[in-house]
Amino acid sequence: MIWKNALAYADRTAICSGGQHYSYIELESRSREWSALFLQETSAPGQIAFMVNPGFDYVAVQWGIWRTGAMAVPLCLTYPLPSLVYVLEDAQVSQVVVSSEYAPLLRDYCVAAGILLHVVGECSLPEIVELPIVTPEHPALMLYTSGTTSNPKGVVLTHDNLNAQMEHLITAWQWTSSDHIICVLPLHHVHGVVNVVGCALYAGARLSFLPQFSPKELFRSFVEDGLTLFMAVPTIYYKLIAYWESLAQMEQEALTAAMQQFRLMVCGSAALPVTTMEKWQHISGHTLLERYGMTEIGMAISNPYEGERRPGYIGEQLSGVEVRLVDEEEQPVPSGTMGEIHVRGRNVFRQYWRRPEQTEEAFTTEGWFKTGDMAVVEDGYYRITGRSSVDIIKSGGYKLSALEIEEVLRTYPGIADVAVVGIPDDEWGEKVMAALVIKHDVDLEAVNTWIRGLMAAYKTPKKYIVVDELPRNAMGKVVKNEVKPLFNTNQES
Ligand code: MCA
Ligand code: AMP
Repeated sequence: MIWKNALAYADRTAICSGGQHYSYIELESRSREWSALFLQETSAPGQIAFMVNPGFDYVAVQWGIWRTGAMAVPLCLTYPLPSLVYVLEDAQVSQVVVSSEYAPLLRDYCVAAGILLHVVGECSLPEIVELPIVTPEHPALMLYTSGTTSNPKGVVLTHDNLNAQMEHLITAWQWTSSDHIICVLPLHHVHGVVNVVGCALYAGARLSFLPQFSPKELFRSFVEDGLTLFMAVPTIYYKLIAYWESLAQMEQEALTAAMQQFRLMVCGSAALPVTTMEKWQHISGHTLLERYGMTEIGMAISNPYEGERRPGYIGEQLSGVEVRLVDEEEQPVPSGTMGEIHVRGRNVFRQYWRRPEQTEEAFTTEGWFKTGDMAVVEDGYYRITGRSSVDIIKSGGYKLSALEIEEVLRTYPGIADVAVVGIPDDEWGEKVMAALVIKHDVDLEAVNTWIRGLMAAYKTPKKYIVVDELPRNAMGKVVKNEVKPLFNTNQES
């Protein structure tokens, strides 16, 4: 277990956040205090959610939850109340921990719902108590993922799943306790939670946090902090390149020189455009290592640490993970033929929370998880060719469900019908756009303001158009691939 390792790393610095350094021992002991608080009311807290800013407190709370045997449910820091309530109710949460600025948003709801609310820095942590034994099979983490259903689903990962995911990456990318990484990613998804925070602390390395992504602040850290590793989504590299290009030549040279200290830079969560990879190589001297993963499986396929990192390819299956490509009959396809990616191994999640039918549908009878991503193997390396569903959109590394956004828009007075699509975009990968059929005049600005009160801004359409009707097939189903070209011709937004 990750917190058992912590005892061995003792006085080494685990976390740098808010201008302070915290040792592994401090992290271990603060997490036990949180556990004691959670166990005050009940010996089996079930699910505990937390909406805590990235930093020492985030990790101490997460470990504190784990050490009680409860399941940790990290909340998105930019969700408006309705989205938070959906998660808290779906996850059947008994306690919530928040950084103080989020308390006003959640206090009334928690009181009404009978959920205990703890505010970091305001609640007093009790004496340390004896903790229960937590086994690898205990559920550890629930991450909400959008998919082919309109509502996000809770993906349940056990400690064994997380250990496997971290062990595979630590081996593949040669993490050691001498590493130092900075986390700029949100901490309600696998990329930030497992690949960055989890692996760093499992390996006994040093973990810094930049609570809010900012190219200027990040580059300052690149120059000053002695980092060895960096991991991000393609949009972040795109934004860093744009910022670097805006700098004077002397500043550019200083940054380029500082980046030589890194031993590895990784990119994933969405397809890395070859142009981004090439530009980053030019400014940093690093060939980005692209890898492929998913909330349900952690990481499965990766370009090598040593060896060829091929642009446009996601690499080979990680050691310890089984991967295959299959046709529509779920039969393996020969090399060079496109098929759906299936994944099997200790890293694969246990279940969708309280959704037994969807869990069953997600697996074959031999236990392969069906990712819905299409790929082909060429010269030994996997290349992603698309997705089996047009209703999944990847924007800035976030997976969004077109169905979820459509369902909300349909409830707006005056909107008769809607189709949401992802339009290819250099910066975001895909941009969310909505085609509306309206019953009477609708103020699109007002729609935009309204929907941001209901879902995180990053999920909401960047452009709206009004059309007379949506293209449909003979069965009456909207043909999304015919909706997409409408955004080239229609200017209203
Ligand atoms: C922010 N905005 C976005 C997004 N992020 N719009 C679309 N897509 C997004 N992803 C909008 C905001 O709504 C706002 O719009 C404006 O951009 C500025 O917001 P701000 O928060 O300042 O943006 P930012 O800090 O520059 O954020 C960009 C980001 C962020 C850093 C790229 O999106 C991000 O952290 N993405 C990473 C997501 C991630 O970790 N995915 C991994 C999932 P307005 O001004 O109009 O309000 S795990 C996964 O995919 C698997 C397991 C895997 O393989 O890793
Ligand atoms: P999430 O559910 O947020 O974990 O997103 C997982 C999805 O991100 C996968 O199913 C893929 O569609 C996509 N993805 C992750 N890494 C890559 C990559 N390197 N290239 C293309 N797509 C990726």
